[in-house]
Amino acid sequence: MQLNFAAREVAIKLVYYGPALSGKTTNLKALHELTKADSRGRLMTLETKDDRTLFFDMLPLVFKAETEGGAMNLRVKVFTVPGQVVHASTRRLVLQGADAVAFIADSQVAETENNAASFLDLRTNLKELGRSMRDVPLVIQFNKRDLPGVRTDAELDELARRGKEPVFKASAVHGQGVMESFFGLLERAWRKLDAEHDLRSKLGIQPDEFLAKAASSLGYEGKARMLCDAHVGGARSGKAGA
Ligand SMILES: Nc1nc2c(ncn2[C@@H]2O[C@H](COP(=O)(O)OP(=O)(O)O)[C@@H](O)[C@H]2O)c(=O)[nH]1
Ligand SMILES: [Mg+2]
Repeated sequence: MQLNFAAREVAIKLVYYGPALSGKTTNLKALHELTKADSRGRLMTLETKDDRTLFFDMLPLVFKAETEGGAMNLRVKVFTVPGQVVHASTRRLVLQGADAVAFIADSQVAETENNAASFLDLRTNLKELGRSMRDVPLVIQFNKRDLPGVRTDAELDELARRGKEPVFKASAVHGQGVMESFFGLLERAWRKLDAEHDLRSKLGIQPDEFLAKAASSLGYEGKARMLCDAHVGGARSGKAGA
């Protein structure tokens, strides 16, 4: 996070991590479509076929909110990492300075091992950056729920119950579960930053108020709370994070 109190500006970095082809880029494309034109920047995707090391996507989102303490600006940069094994160093680079990570898993039974390998890779890369799974807010998305041959709901519910991270179910290609996962992630990121930097008193905005304003600025007409709570497992009713 970058925090400029004088300008009342907060910049947050979110990273979508996961195996190749799990739907990370598709999530960003859907997020781009589901958000208002004046709150989003250009979606940058770099899918080169040569051996360039730059190989990730980035979607910038921005908004202003009026708070008790005055106007504040939020900038969120959402990155994806390249899933292919050969891009290990790019993954670590992108992961650097992440405020929170969404792990995008592929729900297909046949992809179970690839998911597990990528999860291990995430753990290793965080460690190499001097961080641990425990201090980086994390949400898990099981994507491609629309496909046949996927792990059952009951299986995912059980997996979520045993783990501590919230699990979101999605079909990113249909835009389903995309905003939910994003807001679940943003909430966890914000709660951690709020706990560490006392944003509520420094910026005059409570976490729930922040999320509601973020949702409406981005063009979501429903309740932000409903988005954040649309998961199984994890800490209940938004007391996640920290
Ligand atoms: N059926 C289905 N296909 C998906 C879904 N999400 C992504 N895909 C497809 O999976 C492939 C890989 O997606 P992509 O976003 O490029 O994966 P990435 O490597 O994680 O960035 C593409 O053909 C997508 O259209 C989904 O929810 N359902
Ligand atoms: Mg991609």
